Amino acid sequence: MQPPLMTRHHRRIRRAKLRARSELDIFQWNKHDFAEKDFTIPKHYDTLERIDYDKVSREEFIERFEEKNLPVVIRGVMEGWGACKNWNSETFLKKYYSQPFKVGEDDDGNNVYVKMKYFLKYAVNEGLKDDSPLYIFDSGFVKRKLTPVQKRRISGSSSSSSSSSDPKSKRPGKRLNASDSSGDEKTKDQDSSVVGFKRPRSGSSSPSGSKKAIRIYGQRDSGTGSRAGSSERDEKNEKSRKREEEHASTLLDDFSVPKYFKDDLFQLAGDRRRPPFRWFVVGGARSGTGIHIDPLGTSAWNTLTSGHKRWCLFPPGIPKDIYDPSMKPFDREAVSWFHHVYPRFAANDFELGKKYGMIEVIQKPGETMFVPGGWPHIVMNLDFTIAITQNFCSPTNFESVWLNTRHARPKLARKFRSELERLYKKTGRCFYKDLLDKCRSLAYVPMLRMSTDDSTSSSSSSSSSDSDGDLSSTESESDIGEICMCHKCKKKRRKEARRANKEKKSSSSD
Ligand SMILES: O=C(O)CCC(=O)C(=O)O
Ligand SMILES: [Fe+2]
Repeated sequence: MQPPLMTRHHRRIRRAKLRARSELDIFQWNKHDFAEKDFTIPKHYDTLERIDYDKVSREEFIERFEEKNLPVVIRGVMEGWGACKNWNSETFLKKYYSQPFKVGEDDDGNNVYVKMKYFLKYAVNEGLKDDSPLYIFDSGFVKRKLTPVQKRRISGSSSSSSSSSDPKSKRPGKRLNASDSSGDEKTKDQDSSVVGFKRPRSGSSSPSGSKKAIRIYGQRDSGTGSRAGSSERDEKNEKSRKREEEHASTLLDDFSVPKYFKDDLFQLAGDRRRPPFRWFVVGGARSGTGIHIDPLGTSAWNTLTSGHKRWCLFPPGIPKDIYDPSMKPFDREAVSWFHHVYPRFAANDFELGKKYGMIEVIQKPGETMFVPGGWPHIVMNLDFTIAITQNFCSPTNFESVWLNTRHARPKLARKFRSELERLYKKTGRCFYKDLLDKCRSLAYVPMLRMSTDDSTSSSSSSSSSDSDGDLSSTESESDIGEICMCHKCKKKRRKEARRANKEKKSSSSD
């Protein structure tokens, strides 16, 4: 029998899957048949308060929710956003057709990208059956460095697969098709799209010096000429250039930060040091974000422009093994949690859910979820969703963020503090002095001992960390004792853990 024809689309998706979740055989993506299961809940399970954006002032919001560290859903934030009109599959296809978006990370911490055209096709085809489909979780949508290979591709000057120039095709142990020219190019450390500042060296904060390596969606790299002699290709390039110019507005122009969340103190750390803080999030039913606490004590807002997200939140301080128990034989995907762990909270008329203050929400289009710092939460998409989310440090959550940052990201904390000092000297504003006083008064407070899952498993793929591995991708950005939590050390530890695991496996199979 003839093997089924693999189109370029299939190859791209297959490759992204293999890289983003190498632990999963390509045929195992629907092994649990979760697509057959109903994950909706009755409306009345969602009891979280809703407020109207135009009726609640910033001061009132801070007093009632931010200071009390309470979650709430805000309605009406999207009024006037370009996203209302522009954020849908058709427009994405027009504007971002060939642009790569991050869907996960490979085992070496390199980003895995899929072009919008492949992703959207996947989402309405085989993605409908996958247990936990690929999920765009991209913080690099503002600017992204391009590899020479990407640049050539975007300019249309190279269609060669050139596996030798593509470092990922050299990786051992990966079933990559050498002739598979990349639509899911990885660019190491360019984009730190993992929620929660997991990958601090963000491409969205590329130093301005590397101009030629930066692309802003909707803009085009100049000077990347097309291959000489191919007039047809030139014409095509010209057409696509025109199309891109026509759609020159960026995703960033399509939303604005709600008035409640305008304070963004991490800005002070400068672009180079500031961790990634905003993500463009797109995915189909059952994709989602595994249970986590947002990192560095930050709070977050998450505006859903279409579709429905199912959330569970737990108040801070609940032991991790209660809300995040071992899920063997399941992976750590959000859908696995809802299948395997949630029923324990729901049993006996929500005995455990009530005991631990679990909050359930079905977020609807146009609603914005406020997630206060320190709240473990889990999110699963119930249908095709598009969202934008941002984490922030404000004067209200500053103390907790400072304590976390001081430990987990000491360089960032130093830079932040020296910037506060500089600004205070320059402006004399009490705002800076108050923050500096807080830093001083916290100088002798011991390091926070928050839960050790203090980071996120952002996309469905990166949430699928090795469940035995205590050095999983869901490990803490924040305090875990004396272990250095910088990106490099975490990566090194992950590698070591993987090596140890492999050795363990091979010795047990001997
Ligand atoms: O929309 C999602 O998948 C969840 C996002 C989230 O939890 C986060 O951004 O921290
Ligand atoms: Fe989160």
